[in-house]
Amino acid sequence: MQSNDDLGRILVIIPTYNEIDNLDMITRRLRASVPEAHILVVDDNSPDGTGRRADELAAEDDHIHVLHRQGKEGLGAAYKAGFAWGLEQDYDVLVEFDADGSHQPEQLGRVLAALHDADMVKGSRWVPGGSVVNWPLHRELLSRGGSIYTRLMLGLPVRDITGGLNAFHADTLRAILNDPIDGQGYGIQRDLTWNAHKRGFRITEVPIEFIERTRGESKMSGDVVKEAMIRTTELGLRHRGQQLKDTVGRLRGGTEHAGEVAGRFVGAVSRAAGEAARTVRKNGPKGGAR
Ligand SMILES: Nc1nc2c(ncn2[C@@H]2O[C@H](COP(=O)(O)OP(=O)(O)O)[C@@H](O)[C@H]2O)c(=O)[nH]1
Ligand SMILES: [Mg+2]
Repeated sequence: MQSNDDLGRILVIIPTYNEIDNLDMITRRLRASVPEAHILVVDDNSPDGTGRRADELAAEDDHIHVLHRQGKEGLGAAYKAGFAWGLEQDYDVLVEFDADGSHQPEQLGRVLAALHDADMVKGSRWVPGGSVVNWPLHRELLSRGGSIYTRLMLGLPVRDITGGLNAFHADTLRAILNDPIDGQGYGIQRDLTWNAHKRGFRITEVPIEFIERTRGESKMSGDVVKEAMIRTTELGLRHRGQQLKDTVGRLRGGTEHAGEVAGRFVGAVSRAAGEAARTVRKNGPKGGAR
């Protein structure tokens, strides 16, 4: 494998909420597998004491750091805080990584190596060579379906859009954080990928074997899925409306009139999408499959 020494200083960010049974395992395996990388645990004041344990690990190892937050504010908020910390500390590469062992530290080296030829690298379950282990069928269908839906709505040429193992060069991350990012939920993975694509960054997917957690509980819920669907639909309609506007403008030779008509159409579509989203948020289905 290509050496990763020339990538600069690496920070692996691990958001945690009630991961006391996983924290020692994940930090030990990461330190063994990618010894040069630093680790930042972003804990949302986990009731099970994950934050305190992280402090103990950090006291013993100068490559482990902890960011304590007041309470559970969601994955997106935790990652945003972790990114801000890492960029402030001038890390060259920043990585998103789960605490629960679903992402295997032993596969991180391959993901990092792909950064030599890419701006953003996604660990991917849905490219050849990628896989999931011990996932119930409904979870696999949801993940595959979610990625396909997002790919079609946004025209995003990525297979595993919702995947949570992502690595960025600092400059790439700094740029894409200027664009809108889902403040709370798992939509952060879609938004980071979409923003990177829109800005023309090179995104590479590296196959990973994703193993369902064996300890602790998933924080994924039906509401998280619903929120992701609504936001993806909003983004997609806006994107497709913009494409239509551009096409009409070109067909009409770019006359102001065509632009105006298309503009009104896009406005109407956006308002309809917003209205639909508000209605579903108010009345929509609760819970359901993850
Ligand atoms: N700090 C923080 N971490 C979270 C939050 N929600 C999930 N996580 C962490 O994010 C990672 C992925 O969440 P997980 O529940 O495993 O989701 P799943 O893999 O999609 O089932 C895990 O390390 C969780 O502990 C949150 O609200 N705050
Ligand atoms: Mg998980």
